[in-house]
Amino acid sequence: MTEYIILSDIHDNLEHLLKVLSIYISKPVICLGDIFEVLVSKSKLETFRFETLDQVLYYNPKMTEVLDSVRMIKGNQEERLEQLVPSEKLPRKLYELLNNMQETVLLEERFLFIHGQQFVWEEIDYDLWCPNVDIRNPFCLFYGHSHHDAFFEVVDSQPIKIDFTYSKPIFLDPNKKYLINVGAIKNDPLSYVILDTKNNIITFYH
Ligand SMILES: [Mn+2]
Repeated sequence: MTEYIILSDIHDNLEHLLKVLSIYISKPVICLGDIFEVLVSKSKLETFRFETLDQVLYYNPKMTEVLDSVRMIKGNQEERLEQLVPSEKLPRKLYELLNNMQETVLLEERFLFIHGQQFVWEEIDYDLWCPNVDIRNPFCLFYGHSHHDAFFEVVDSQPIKIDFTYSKPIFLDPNKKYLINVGAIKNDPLSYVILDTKNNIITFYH
């Protein structure tokens, strides 16, 4: 059985991250990005002048250490970090971490992982946001970014919200298409998803 812990949007909450990782010591983890919380807002980007890393980030080296064996996807926070800090000013471990991050990861040609800032998002119901994306193949798209877990089946290019119960396994029909928002580690209660690729099962956790 291959089970993956899929988590996203840590936003510097190392305590929550450690809490999750301590439950699943030897399982592979995929992190969908926004590990850090960049201190410079979008509106300040143009006038920003780099002097020290502290202007941009409260950097805790323990974060890079903990994520050492984790497969990582780049979020918008990491993109902004790279924009603001000259690469030679990055601590070596942080530089390596950013360099190892990918835009997407694909598992078994069916499970695609991405942060989600690349999409146009639509509010399809009150406070229910969903990326406007036409998935053909692969059939399961995992993402984060909005900090709200959600589960959709895509029928005729339309996302249909499916209610779920935490800790209760959900079977993914291999002939159907799904959008899976894994939620955020930053939030209280934190949320994440476990994916069993062999049996096509996901479980949302809280
Ligand atoms: Mn994000």
